[in-house]
Amino acid sequence: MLILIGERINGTYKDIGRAVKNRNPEPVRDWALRQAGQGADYLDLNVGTLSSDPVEAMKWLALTVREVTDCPLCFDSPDPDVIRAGLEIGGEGSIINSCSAERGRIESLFPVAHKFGARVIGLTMNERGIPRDADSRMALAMELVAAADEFGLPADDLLIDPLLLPVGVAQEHASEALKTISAVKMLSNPPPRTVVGLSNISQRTFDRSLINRTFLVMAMAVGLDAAILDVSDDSLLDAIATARILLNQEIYADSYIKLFRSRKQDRQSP
Ligand code: THG
Repeated sequence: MLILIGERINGTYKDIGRAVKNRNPEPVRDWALRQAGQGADYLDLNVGTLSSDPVEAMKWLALTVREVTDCPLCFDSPDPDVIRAGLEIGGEGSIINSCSAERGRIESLFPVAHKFGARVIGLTMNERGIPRDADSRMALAMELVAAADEFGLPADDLLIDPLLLPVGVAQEHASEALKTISAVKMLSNPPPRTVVGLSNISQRTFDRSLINRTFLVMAMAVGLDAAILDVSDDSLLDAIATARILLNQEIYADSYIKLFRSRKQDRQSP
């Protein structure tokens, strides 16, 4: 079953950015409850770029979410200290978002993942940036898989992210990301998992929802395991339910959308 990571508690959204700055818990609690109610398996937490003290901001964000839901958390920051602060609150079963394929990053984050029993999102990028094609992304994915083995992380606790870019400015990347998602399955046994930050692909386009759900079903067809996405988009959840039927991952019933939604919501009730 595709792992759904709710994207909305992110400081780049104006309401959350302001809430973090003013330490106003309401928008954070509201989005935590709303996303959990829509069936999110994890909530991505990102303090944004406006905080003067991102470590304290992440602690506040995680504790605020914890007041209303025990949904597992995904700590999204380029700063290992911010991620560590989140893990102290989220504990075992959290996700570290993220670690690039740079040796310094790996050495600072993989031992932390091991210590906390956390999963790690490994990005197919390094000091030279995001590669253009699938083969170069695979070389970096391979380094991340080797690092998981070296630091004693189970292969399936590593989620490889091929990195999606806005289709309007980097159109050729979408198909290369799809190739990477399918090729990653051949890297090890058991293979690492795969994840994307879905909404990246539709930034600065019209009809973002259509582009998001079209890409997501294509990625599901090549074996995508998880996505950071807008769980409040009902048409996206309907597309996931439909893809599950068409990929023969679920037995067809006329009411399959309703069944998918109620099963998701059941898992959220205490
Ligand atoms: N990979 C990983 N983590 C990620 C990403 C990824 N985390 C962040 C991001 N990408 C995924 N989350 C988002 C959240 C919001 C948006 C896109 C991706 C978004 N925001 C609006 C925008 O920029 O237009 C904000 C608009 C507003 O202020 O209302 O699109 O790829 N591992």
